[in-house]
Amino acid sequence: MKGTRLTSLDGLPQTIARPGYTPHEHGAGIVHIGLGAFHKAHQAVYTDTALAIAGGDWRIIGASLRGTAAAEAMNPQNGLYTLLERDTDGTKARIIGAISHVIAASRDRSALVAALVAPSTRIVSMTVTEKAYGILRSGKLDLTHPAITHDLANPHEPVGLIGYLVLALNQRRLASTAPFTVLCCDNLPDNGLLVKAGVLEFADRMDTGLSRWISDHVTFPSTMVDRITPAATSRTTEDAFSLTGFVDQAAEETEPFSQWVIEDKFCNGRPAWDKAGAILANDVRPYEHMKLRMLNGTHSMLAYSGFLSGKATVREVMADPHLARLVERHLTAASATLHPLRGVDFARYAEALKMRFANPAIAHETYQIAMDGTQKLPQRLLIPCLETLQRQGDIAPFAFTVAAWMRYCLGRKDDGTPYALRDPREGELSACLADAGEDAALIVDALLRLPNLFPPALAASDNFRTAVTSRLSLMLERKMSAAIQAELERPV
Ligand code: CS2
Repeated sequence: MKGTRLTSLDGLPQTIARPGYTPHEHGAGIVHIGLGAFHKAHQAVYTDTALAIAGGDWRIIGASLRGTAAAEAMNPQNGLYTLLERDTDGTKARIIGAISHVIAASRDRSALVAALVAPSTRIVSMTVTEKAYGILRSGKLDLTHPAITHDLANPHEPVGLIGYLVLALNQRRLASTAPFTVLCCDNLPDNGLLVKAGVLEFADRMDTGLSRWISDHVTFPSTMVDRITPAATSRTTEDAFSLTGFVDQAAEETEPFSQWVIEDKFCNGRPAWDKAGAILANDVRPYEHMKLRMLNGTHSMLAYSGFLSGKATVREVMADPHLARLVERHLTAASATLHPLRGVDFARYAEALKMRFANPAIAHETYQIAMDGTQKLPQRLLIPCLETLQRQGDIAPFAFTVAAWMRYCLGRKDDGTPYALRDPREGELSACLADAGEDAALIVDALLRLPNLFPPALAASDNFRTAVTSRLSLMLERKMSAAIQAELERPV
């Protein structure tokens, strides 16, 4: 695209929202690891608003552990980027100034370590996706995870998140620098506790004094994060250009809705995120359960069944009456697993989710949501399913989703078109399915036996196995569209 690159706030049309502060006058106080679309549409926006309201040296240094694309897009623009909010009323653009610059750690490890160790860094936050932590649901380190094995063997040259955190915290301890808060913003239950467990075990393997120091001084608040943010496309860049008049290689697009619930447990200060609309709570868990089970669980259901029945986007799923009914059914089943949450009506939350999913201005790909199933299923579907089974509720909605995921694991559509599973356990999945062919019972058997995936009590349940197998048989024999319709006709 030809035109002037976005590098400053000068020359923007008056109608475009922009930082209500002068970005370069504020120092950085946060290092964010995993600088992707979601962070740019979520935490960076809350921070941008908080800086405008309350000031402070709280800008964000972004970091990518693997790629260099974010640094290459953002640094020539002095960290500025356009965020498009899309809705039926149209598209609005806002320029965000909260990010100062981005470090590509794969080519500049020492720059990331220096940023993490700097006394001015008081919060280290992250969105690295479920698969990057290398921490099992039990809280134990996954000693088969490539980054964990590498970093335990080379603690001074980390490549993974936990390795970086522990190295930096150790250097801060040795230099008598105050610690930073570790703020996990990935869709994992009890995400603060999980990262804490991983960091402490890693540190303990290095030096028990270090793990004690971390345990005494570092806080790990849990958070619930929510904003539907599809991957940017060339249309994002084009629309940013037509609204602002500037070429922006780092533009993102998102929905109007945004929610952030944060456990208020910061060991070294925080921006005024509460003034920017975040909810600071004592207990985030009920919000996390609601969002992971209702929004994300339903997302996974509609992603597998939608993708395999030819729906490329969530809005197409919602426009299909059969799938829309399955969405409704899943939302109800997921909400039945929740404890009441004061001030929140789950039925209204479900209605709002349906509207958000149906947003015709957002093209959120089912294939994007389908990725990393092995990392997403437990918290979104398997644990709620087990709880439903234990209270003798109806597991059909969960069994349908698990069957659809298993069908997806075969890696080819009903017409035979192959696709990549895009799952970190893809090799293992293909290997365990190699001899199962098209036999639903064999497929279910093989997948239920995968280590560290299905809760043992669920894998051992005959009810669950039968419910999944009968659905998967139908998906294989009569194709996904027919299986969707049949699912709605099943007697409850
Ligand atoms: C989605 C989430 O890709 C996925 O798995 O379910 O990214 C979802 O869009 C966000 O959690 C919404 O906040």
